[in-house]
Amino acid sequence: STAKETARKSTKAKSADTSSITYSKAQIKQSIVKHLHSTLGTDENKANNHAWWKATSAAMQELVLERLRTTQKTHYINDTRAVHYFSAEFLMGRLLSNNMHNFNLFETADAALKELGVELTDVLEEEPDMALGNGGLGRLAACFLDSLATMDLPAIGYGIHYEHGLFRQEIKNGAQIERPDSWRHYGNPWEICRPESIQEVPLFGYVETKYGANGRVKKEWHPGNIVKGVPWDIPIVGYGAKTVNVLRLWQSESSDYFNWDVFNSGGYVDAQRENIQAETISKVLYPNDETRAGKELRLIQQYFFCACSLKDIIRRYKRAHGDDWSRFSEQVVIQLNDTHPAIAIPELMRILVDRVELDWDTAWGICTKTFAYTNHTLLPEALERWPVRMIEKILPRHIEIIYEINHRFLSLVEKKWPGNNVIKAKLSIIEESTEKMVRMGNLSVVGSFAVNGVAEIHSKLVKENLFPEFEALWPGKLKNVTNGITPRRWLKACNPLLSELIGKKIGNDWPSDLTRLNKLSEFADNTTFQNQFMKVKQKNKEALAAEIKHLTGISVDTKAIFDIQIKRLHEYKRQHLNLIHIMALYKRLLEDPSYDMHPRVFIFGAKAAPGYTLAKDIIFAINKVADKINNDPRVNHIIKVVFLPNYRVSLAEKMIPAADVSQQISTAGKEASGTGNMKLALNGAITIGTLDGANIEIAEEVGDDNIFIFGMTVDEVTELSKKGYNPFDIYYHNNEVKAVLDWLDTDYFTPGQPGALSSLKNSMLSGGDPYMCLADYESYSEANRALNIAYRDKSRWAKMAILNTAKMGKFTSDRSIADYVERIWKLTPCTVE
Ligand code: F58
Repeated sequence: STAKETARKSTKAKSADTSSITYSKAQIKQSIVKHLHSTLGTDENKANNHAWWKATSAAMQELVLERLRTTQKTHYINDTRAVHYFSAEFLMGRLLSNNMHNFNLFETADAALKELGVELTDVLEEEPDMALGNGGLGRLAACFLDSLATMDLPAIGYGIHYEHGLFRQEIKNGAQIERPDSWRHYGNPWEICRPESIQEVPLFGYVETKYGANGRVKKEWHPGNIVKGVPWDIPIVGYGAKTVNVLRLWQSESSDYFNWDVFNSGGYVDAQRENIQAETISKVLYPNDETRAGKELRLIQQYFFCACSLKDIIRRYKRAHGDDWSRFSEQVVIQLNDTHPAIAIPELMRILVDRVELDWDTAWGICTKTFAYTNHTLLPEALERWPVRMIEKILPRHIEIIYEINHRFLSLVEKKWPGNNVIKAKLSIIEESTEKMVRMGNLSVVGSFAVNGVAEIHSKLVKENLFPEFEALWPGKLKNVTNGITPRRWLKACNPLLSELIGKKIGNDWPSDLTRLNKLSEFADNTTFQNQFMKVKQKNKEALAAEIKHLTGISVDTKAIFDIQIKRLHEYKRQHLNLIHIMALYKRLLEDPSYDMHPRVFIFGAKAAPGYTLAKDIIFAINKVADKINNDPRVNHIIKVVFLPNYRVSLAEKMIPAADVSQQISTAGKEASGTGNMKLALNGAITIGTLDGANIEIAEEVGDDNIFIFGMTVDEVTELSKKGYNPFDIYYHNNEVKAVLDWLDTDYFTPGQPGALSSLKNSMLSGGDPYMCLADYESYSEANRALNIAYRDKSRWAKMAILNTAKMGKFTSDRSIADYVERIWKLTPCTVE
């Protein structure tokens, strides 16, 4: 297919060793020492690991910036069409190791540092994660940037330069505590400030209607406030280091002149207060996962980065095309990562109509050829809606434009379904509830030329349940692009032992063409290869065991099954289903000490949104059950439970290579795609999962024998909801479920504090068990039995693990990007020599 061709063409013959920059060990060593001296002002004897990290990063950044300049010049000369990825989140993680791998300089740098008496692995640990995102959506944006650069596609990421990324999680007496994250506290070696490209953003104020001589109505927005957007650029190095794109993040500042009058009239202190308000905009990332923040500041954040980014795009376009707007949508495509940047649609309309003075239809034609929108969720509580009154206050001109867009759109609806007010009310961008709301999803669909879901099942549900009439209005507009992950970070860099083994077996070109991993299938039955593969897994488990010991003090048996559930904490992801099953195993062992199960370590990593009480209760429950089990000599040689605090990208990189089992157990229909499922399977973990999101496509790839599927399908969930689901039916009929839930009501796990875990039981019973844990319990328990038996057969398990790695080719983000290019963006690669 063309998609595959794009992927192949741009990455062909680009294994990292064809990198355009070759650098010897001696040169790297020299460069690091130079930066130690002249960038950091220290020397080899005084430098600690942090200083070495900075000096090493500075040495790499020198190479990065050279390629950045070449890339930008090439893109400029060729006047390339580019994708502009608008996202409120980019969960980049650490950059040093990644950049070294993409330059094919990891081993060389390692050797250079060794000669300086420094361990690269220790140096890498000094880098704080760039955690400017909550979870899957933000990490997807980061993987996409990696693939775009790797595939030589002109692209720029636009987002917010949060001072504080996602909070750091501490666990105190089993409970989550949030601490501020300060990723740039001691300086960040990767970002470059670009004061020459500062933008101004108007806010608040009122709209004046003027009548021109030609009878034309002109709208003039008199803002009540203007803030500055300062751009920081993070270079994005593609694999092979040919293309280096940028991620441009906006930091808010008060505009110096705006409060000048206040200053002159002696209002020095008041003026400072205004400064603080402006600077608040990019202060902190909202930590909500799958739920709306609904806060004024959040809307301002969204508008702030969209307004800055659009101005930036227009400045660049005008430099090449002057006032000829006819080619705008040929040069610019803007991908909206969920609805968070949807306000960019009325903002572009405002610029084109009020500023450029194009007529509405021309402007709308440009807009609707420029924007495309990705939906990441069907959960109603996550669909963004903003009060009309709030938008009116902050963006008085935009609300007028939104009404005009809606008015014209509803005429179209009237033509299609004459007189049908039910459909009109459903499709309207404005929700006529007691408090009128703007539906950002509807605005995004109306203002875009393409809309996509992130896995086959999810896209089908978007089409059939979320926006059914839109499909009738604009057939073909709703599409699918299944998510993917970058194999550079999520296999090559994080799992060096497995990468080396794979390289020896099938060569080293898999990172840029992941389908080549399929060649490993031939060796799935080969005993020698099975042993080698499982020996790598064993080594990785030993490394994680050491990390677990270091972080929590808990000792785990590395011969046990390492069973991992890592993702944000949410009821729909059902960490509590995993937990009640662990409690059931514990109970089985207490009642029957000869109960036959292979030793198993259950490992969790999860952050809960600070205001999501039940999610925090589940973290507390996991930790309390863990305490009890880990200290119970009757069972602690068979079961251990570990909750690793502060789950983040860099911790994921240590956990994923060591996983035997991957828990992907969301209620069918709720997880749009999932991407952790892909990372774990790629590293040879076997999935136990529901037929939800990308699990379905993973099952298709690996085959039914190499995955443990359980639970209701989407249709069965729908049917059960319709019929009426009553968790008490299961509670009263399944003794194990009853005993486990009742256990939560005692003080067994929280001595002296009965009821401390009751909220969990209540949610699954009187609370109606909204995500149907109990309905899937029996099936989950059976799948776990099957898994336990399978693990006992060493050869069978090894074969399964190998086939999981071998069959993950589809899930490289290079394929996702090739799909976007073919189905939506229509970009051509631009080779940078
Ligand atoms: C996730 N969404 C989906 N949202 O849940 C997951 O299934 C999917 O694989 C992933 O996107 C990538 O498509 C997600 O992570 C958020 O974190 C939002 C942040 C802003 C507030 C609302 C949730």
